[in-house]
Amino acid sequence: MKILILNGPNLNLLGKREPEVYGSQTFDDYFAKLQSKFKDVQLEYYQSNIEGEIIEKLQEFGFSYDGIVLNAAAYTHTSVGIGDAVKAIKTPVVEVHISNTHKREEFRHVSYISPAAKGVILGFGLQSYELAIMSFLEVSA
Ligand code: CA2
Repeated sequence: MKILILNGPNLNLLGKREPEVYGSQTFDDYFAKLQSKFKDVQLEYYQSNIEGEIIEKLQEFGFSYDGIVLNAAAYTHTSVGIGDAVKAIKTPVVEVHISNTHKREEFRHVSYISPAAKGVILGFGLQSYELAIMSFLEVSA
């Protein structure tokens, strides 16, 4: 199972700024924990502050990987281009957010990703990513 975690603008500041909203852990530290938790999953991580680079990564991984966990950050609420790329690729995308965007400003209630996503997980802090990975794993009842 191959899963890409794709983070958008300013998420490189996690653990360094606004800990009251986004927590105090860096994403690199959290990613190391994810790798040890999901040993059978080939996890790839990429972050960019540039809209076009996020689209390029969706196209690059979106025809060969089993899943993409996407936090497009502020582009979630603005980017028709990222929404179109999610629609255009074959790999299912789970949209994640650290914060509960519906509890925040109204402009964060809109997502250009959600209509094309397999599902959305938000408001669980960094655990949102873990829950998204788990959603891709086979579970037998
Ligand atoms: O809650 C989320 O995951 C968001 O995608 C985070 C975005 C925000 O624009 C979305 O509405 C919700 C912002 C990411 C900025 O990350 C920072 C991390 C640390 C310090 C400052 C910004």
